[in-house]
Amino acid sequence: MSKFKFSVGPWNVHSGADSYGPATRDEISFEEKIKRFAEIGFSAIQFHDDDAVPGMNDLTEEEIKAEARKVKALLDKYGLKAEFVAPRLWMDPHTIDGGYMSTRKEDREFAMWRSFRSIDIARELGCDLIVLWLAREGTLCAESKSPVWATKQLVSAIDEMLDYDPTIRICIEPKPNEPIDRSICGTMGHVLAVSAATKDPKRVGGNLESAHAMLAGLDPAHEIGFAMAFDKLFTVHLNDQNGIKFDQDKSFGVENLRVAFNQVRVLLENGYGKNGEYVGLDVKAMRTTTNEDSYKHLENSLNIFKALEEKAERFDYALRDELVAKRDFEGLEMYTMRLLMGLE
Ligand code: XUL
Ligand code: MN
Repeated sequence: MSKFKFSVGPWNVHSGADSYGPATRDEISFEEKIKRFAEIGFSAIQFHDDDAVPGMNDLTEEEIKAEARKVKALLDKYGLKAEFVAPRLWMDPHTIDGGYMSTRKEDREFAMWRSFRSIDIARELGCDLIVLWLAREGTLCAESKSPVWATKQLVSAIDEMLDYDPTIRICIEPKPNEPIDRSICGTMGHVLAVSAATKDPKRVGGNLESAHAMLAGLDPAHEIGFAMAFDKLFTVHLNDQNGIKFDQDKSFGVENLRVAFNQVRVLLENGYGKNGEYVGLDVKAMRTTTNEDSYKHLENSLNIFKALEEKAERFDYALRDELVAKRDFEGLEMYTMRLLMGLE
């Protein structure tokens, strides 16, 4: 029995289209997806603002809230909670050069409008968390904007959100690049610096995605640990990644089993979830996956997480301490490998 509660976003089941080719699977309706998510064992859903309210740019504030209430009723029908809402600031013609740090004032205003509407939607869905994946916040042309100005823009955008709703929490999901060339807030260290510069740092934290940390050349378990040391890990996006290339969103643990184990271990050791945090997945099926197997990557990720949780529960800390005292790290490494290989 897992100690954790799990969450997932509707984008994690998708049609297989990528930058180089069309869909390979059928689209599945939102309701069908969340029904299956509940059956598979997820207890909360993650949303982009327009996952909850499609076409929201053309709706009034009251219409947006009314649409969000319909989604809340669907969540209730399947016994699911909403975990967070993320303004999708990278798909829109207004945000081709970024949102909060766009070089155009009207684009920055649009980004704030979507952020305030995301907060409204979160409130209607019954959650208090906004995730900012800062997709296009950075530079495509290094000379086009000052990184000092851009960083300050991000802090003041977050301050405006904190002012808009006095109890909302803001959670930055750092990523070093893609689709932007140079990101302004690329790692958990950047997130904590931005958090500290806002008007209410305790309401500003991070969402660590395994693949994003690896793209920055960092160990996701250490990034998780760094955030937890400051009570700043508001959620996670667990997945996997083969080296420093495009963001792959592979099933959790399929590339780097020991790295995955250490992510589970650091979460377990430090009581992740005790404030209601969810273990979120951000995984994509392979393009070759068939319609019938549209959810298999999610089931696999959950099963791998739970199997690693069971290994982490059995991790022999007395032996670890003994080996550390002797500086026998070769021995500790082999013990860990034997545990993962099912030899312990
Ligand atoms: C992009 C990414 C996004 C966010 C949610 O790399 O991870 O899916 O997690 O918008
Ligand atoms: Mn993510």
